Amino acid sequence: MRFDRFLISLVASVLTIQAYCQVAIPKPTHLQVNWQKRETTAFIHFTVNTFTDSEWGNGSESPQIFNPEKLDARQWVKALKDAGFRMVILTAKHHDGFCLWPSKYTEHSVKNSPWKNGQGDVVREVTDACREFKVDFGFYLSPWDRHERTYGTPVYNEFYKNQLKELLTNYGEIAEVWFDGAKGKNEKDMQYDFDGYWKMVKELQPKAVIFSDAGPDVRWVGNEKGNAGEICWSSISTDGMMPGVADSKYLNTGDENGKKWIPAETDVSIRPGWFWHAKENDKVRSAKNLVNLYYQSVGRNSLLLLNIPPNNQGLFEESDIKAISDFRTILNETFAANYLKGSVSAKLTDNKLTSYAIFKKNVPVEFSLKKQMTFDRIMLQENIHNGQSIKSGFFEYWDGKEWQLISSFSTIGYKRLLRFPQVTASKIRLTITDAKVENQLELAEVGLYKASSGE
Ligand code: FUL
Repeated sequence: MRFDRFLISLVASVLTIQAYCQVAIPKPTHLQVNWQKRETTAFIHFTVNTFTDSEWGNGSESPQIFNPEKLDARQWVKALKDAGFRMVILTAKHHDGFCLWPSKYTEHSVKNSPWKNGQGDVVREVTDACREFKVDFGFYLSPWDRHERTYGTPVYNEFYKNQLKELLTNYGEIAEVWFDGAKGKNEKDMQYDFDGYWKMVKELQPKAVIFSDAGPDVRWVGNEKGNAGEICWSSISTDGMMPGVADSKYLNTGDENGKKWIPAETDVSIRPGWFWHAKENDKVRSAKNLVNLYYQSVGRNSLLLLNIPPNNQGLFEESDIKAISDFRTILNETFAANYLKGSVSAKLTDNKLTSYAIFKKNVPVEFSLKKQMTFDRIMLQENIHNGQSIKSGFFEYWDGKEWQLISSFSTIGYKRLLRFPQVTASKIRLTITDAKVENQLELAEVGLYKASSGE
């Protein structure tokens, strides 16, 4: 090759690599997009703790204490469906090791309880109810097992996988499997075979997303208070991370330069504890409090995983049902009418991520309303099918003489919700001030709303 041709091809290769690096931002799989579109998922914590008034059982509880005489999984799932929850994640086994299904591999389960004379299966009842009400199902099978004798030895991994396999093969489609890295203080020696567990999930339930501190599909948000970061990237780098060994601040905000798409799931309980306690019956979060959690999780590019624990009769308390029902009513009222509909490009108000408008950095875009309106909420969505890019921006309104700031924002991602004092105007404008890509900012949705009086 002649030297000048060599130079030309070298320059061309460098430019191609550069261009590639600029656009090579992590992107979600369809499963991850579908997961995030559910927005609100319910957690159900239920085990022997429900009968012993504790949060962590020690594994020596007798199965004889498990007797939820009025258990009605249809009541749980119907209440959740009515309140707009799209998936249920059940604690099939918590740290105490008691199995809510009759596992072949242990005696520590419903089969040795008085409930239904040992013939019952809570996992079956919940999955049946989920199919009936068209709600997706997932489970949490705690790796930490304080009952099982083999725990702490490599044999335990086989025991755990056997149980995992039972749940993955006998209950139809599984939408999410939830893992934590909890271990006792003196049990540091237990090396969980997470790679092996996850491989099994992928093989047996290819449509399930896997949750843990470190993904691989969705990550912990880093706290149990219901707070995603003000800045919240769906990308992180997982080098050196393991469930139970992760930097919670890093998980909370994600990482703009993270190599993998692993969005944040915000788990929080409707009560102070994860399990039902009679003494917490008057400490159920109000609907308004739950709405605030929605803004702090879904409204910051995360998903809200809200725990509602059944009581020792096997029923959701009416107070909890009312709170989630009123929560959804408030959200439905607030987001019923997008004031921008009909006055901006239909692509921005059609509720589809894949139909988007292209924005440029530092080029303000005006939106005129049909008339003067009073509003106090804004919703933004990026077309996350192509990744997450926007880092910052602000909204202004026209007061008749000049532009006034409404609110600034940082990351958007799947969804960003802004709350601010009421503004009355007929014209607003949006300026995106920083983003990972220069000029191809794919904004899928913009919404302008007036909050319900429930807030
Ligand atoms: C933690 C557990 O230790 C808590 O009991 C609860 O289940 C929470 C959701 O996950 O790891």
